[in-house]
Formats: sequence, structure tokens, C-alpha cells
Amino acid sequence: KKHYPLVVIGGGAGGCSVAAKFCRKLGKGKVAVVEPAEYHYYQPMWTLVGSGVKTVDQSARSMETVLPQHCAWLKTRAVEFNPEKNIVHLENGDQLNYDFLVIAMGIQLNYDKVKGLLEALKTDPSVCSNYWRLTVEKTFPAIKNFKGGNAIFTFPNTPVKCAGAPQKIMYLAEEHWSKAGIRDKTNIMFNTSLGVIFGVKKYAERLLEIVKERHITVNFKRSLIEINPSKKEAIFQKLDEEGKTETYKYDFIHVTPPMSAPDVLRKCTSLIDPSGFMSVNKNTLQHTKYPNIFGIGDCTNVPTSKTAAAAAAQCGVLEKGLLDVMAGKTPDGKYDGYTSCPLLVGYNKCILAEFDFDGQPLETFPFDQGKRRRSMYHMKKDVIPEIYWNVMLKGHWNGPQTFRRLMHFGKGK
Ligand code: FAD
Ligand code: UQ1
Repeated sequence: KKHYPLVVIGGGAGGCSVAAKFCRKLGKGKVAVVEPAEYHYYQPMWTLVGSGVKTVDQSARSMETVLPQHCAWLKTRAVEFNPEKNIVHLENGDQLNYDFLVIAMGIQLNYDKVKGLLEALKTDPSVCSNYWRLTVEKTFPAIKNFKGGNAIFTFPNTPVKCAGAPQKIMYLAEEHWSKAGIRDKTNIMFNTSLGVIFGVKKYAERLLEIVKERHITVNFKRSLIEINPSKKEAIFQKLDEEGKTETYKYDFIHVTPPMSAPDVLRKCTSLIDPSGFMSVNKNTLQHTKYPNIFGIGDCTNVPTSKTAAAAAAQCGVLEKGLLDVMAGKTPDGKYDGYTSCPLLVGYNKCILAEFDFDGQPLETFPFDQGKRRRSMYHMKKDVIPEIYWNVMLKGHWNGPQTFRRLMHFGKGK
């Protein structure tokens, strides 16, 4: 049994950034990070990997080089939480005892929940998915080899990370097929479980204009339940007509899998809410029952869109709150739900959506980010990755709030 003042579960976007902050504050050997993966991936780059702009190697760094030098990296998985006793059980058999715990395990991909999907991803080159390291490199070859016919892009009936990603790849593929001269033989469909194209009205309106202009069909309330690669058929449940399904022939399909909170978290009922995600105060990120536990990023029930940009903004709030609790004070929360989704709508066009808990735009730049812009494409492709690796993961980026206030000369939010 080992003891650390602070234990962080997960060394992804949120966990690594929080660990960096607290390693600096608490010093060598005081912070343990439990993280099984050999590589840390910058997942926001995977849309650009799927569209052939970047390679998967450009999205990867070895975990050893990104985790803070002075933390104790435990290269294993958390398998069970015991928050009453301040203990985490690890897959390697060890037990960790902590004073404070930060859970940053991300969201779980459930490819097995769609019948036939794992098999189809293995055997059918026209079935792809940007969401997984093992499949993201299939996407661009599938786009290039497509010769026309039905191209389907799906959005599942569960919470997801980066709610824009299921359609970003569609706009990039559409542009590729237009340039390849096969657009007139191609029928592009976005089959989404949702009833809207995007959760924020301002950006949804712009996206609806774009799908119309580019002759993309949007089918709402369709949830993929089965895929049959031998018949090249995808079966969708119609969510607005009970018991009804619809079968589509596909010549290309990009699947966004169903997702959920990680199983390890879900089986600890005192940590979660009925949705299965970790139950935290949405303004402070402190656990609703255990004051010495905080959560960050995709594994929490914070009611905002799950992104690395949100995790960045949460980082600053978590730091302050946890320092308060360490000093015996109550955290006074102020997370406003800031999240961002760079909506790539072409090979050099991007709508940089930024918004808060209420779906109100919270834009950094002093111009209308609802317009598609080349400058925002370069932000997404070249600038933000540098911020991520060199500033956020080092614990120095709490989102663009300070920058936004400067840009707006103190006016607005
Ligand atoms: P993650 O970064 O996923 O990290 C979770 C970590 O926990 C992982 O390293 C994992 O190995 C570890 N872990 C899991 N289980 C255990 C366990 N039992 N024990 C210990 N460790 C465990 N975000 C944006 O901001 N902008 C974008 O444009 C964008 N585009 C995206 C496009 C795609 C295709 C994808 C897949 C994601 C995109 N995102 C984007 C979302 C972004 O990647 C996530 O929201 C972000 O990584 C969340 O950070 P996190 O720390 O919560 O989880
Ligand atoms: C951001 O801060 C961030 O985290 C590092 C992202 O994740 C990859 C983003 O996609 C975006 C858009 C931001 C916001 C940053 C700026 C400069 C607007």
C-alpha cells in the first residue's frame, strides 16, 4: 500500500495538465499519475488525420515525455475506487492511498454496442472511424478509394466527445470528392440521433446553410444499431417512431461509436450520477459527496460539450478549488461551461464555435466566428496544437479567457 498526497487518474488532456500544475506546487514525489498508455494522443488532430492533412504520428508523444518529470507515473490502470477509505485499487495489484484525488479518465468508446461494427471495421475498407487510434488511419484511404454512391456519416444516441467531429469529417470528405470529380455520383447523408445539427443555435444556423448549399441530406433521429459488411447495409433505429428501423446501402460509412462513462467509474455508485458520469459541482468540479475528490474533462457530468478546450478552462477552476480545499477552505466555483469546437467545414475553412453552459457564444476574437474563415483553420491546424503541447500539458493554459477579455478591451464577458 502506497500513499501520495495527490493521486490523478488518467494522464490525458485534463489529467496531465492538472498533474503539471500540482507537481510544481507540491514538489517531487507528491503527485502520482495512474495512466496505462504508452502514448499520449492529441485527439483533436484526428479529424485532420482522417482527412489526410496530418499523420497519426504527428498527434502522438510518448507518455513519458508529456507527464511532468517530478510526478510518480504508475503505468497501470485504476480498477476500483473506494472513496470512503481514500483508496484506489490498481490493475497491477497495488493499492493507493490518497489525501486528494482527481479523476480524469475520459469517456469510453463502445464500438461493441453496434452489432457487426467491430467486424466491419476489421474487414471492410469502406467502414471507418476517426474516434479510435486503431481505425483513424483507415479514413483517408476510404475517402480516396470511394468511387461514388452512398456516403453515410453517423452520430450516436449517447453523450460524445467533440460533438462537431462526426460532421467535420463529412465536410472535408465532400470537398475531396468534389475535387475528385465524383460529387455528382455521390449521395452524402448525415444520420444523427439528435434532433438538431448542433446544440448551439448560432452555429447550427450556419451549418444548416452549409449542408443545404453543399447538397448534404440530414436525417434526424436515426441511431445506428447494426452494420452488415457482406451486404453493405447499415441499419438505423428511428428514434421518433418506436420499434421502426431503416436500412441504408452504404459505399462509404464513417461511424461515431456510442460512448459512456468508463466501466471502472460506473461500478462505483457513490461517485456517479444516474447517467453514469462522475457527479461533480458544475462550477467548482468538486465531487458532490466527497470534498477531497475532484473531476475534470470527459468523465464528469458537467453539462457542457466534452472537449479538450473545456478541460483546459476547467483546469484553472480545479486548481483554485483544490488549493482551497487543501487549505481547509470551501471552493467558490466559477466555471462558466466554456467549451469550443473548431468546426472544420473544408480544407481551409473553419467556424470556431465557442460557448458556455447556456449555449451562448463566448468568442475569443473580436469578429464573428460564425463565419467560415481561413484564419481559424490555421488556428486549429497550426496554433492550437502548439498551445496544447507546450502550454496546456505543462499546466499553464486555463483556456483563452484572459486573451478574450483583452481582445474585447474589457467589454462583454
Ligand atoms: P482523455 O484526453 O481522453 O484522457 C483520458 C486518459 O485516461 C487516457 O490517457 C486514458 O488512457 C486514461 N484512462 C482511461 N481509463 C483509465 C483507467 N482505468 N485508469 C487510469 N487511466 C485511465 N476537443 C477539442 O477541444 N477540440 C477538437 O477539435 C476536438 N476534436 C476531437 C476529434 C476527435 C476525433 C476526438 C476523438 C476527440 C476530439 N476532441 C476535441 C475531444 C478531446 O480529445 C477530449 O475532450 C479530451 O481529450 C478530454 O480530455 P480528458 O482528459 O477528459 O480525456
Ligand atoms: C483550446 O484552448 C483548446 O485546448 C487547448 C482546444 O483544444 C484542442 C481547442 O480546440 C480550442 C479552440 C481552444 C481555444 C483556444 C483559442 C486560442 C481560441
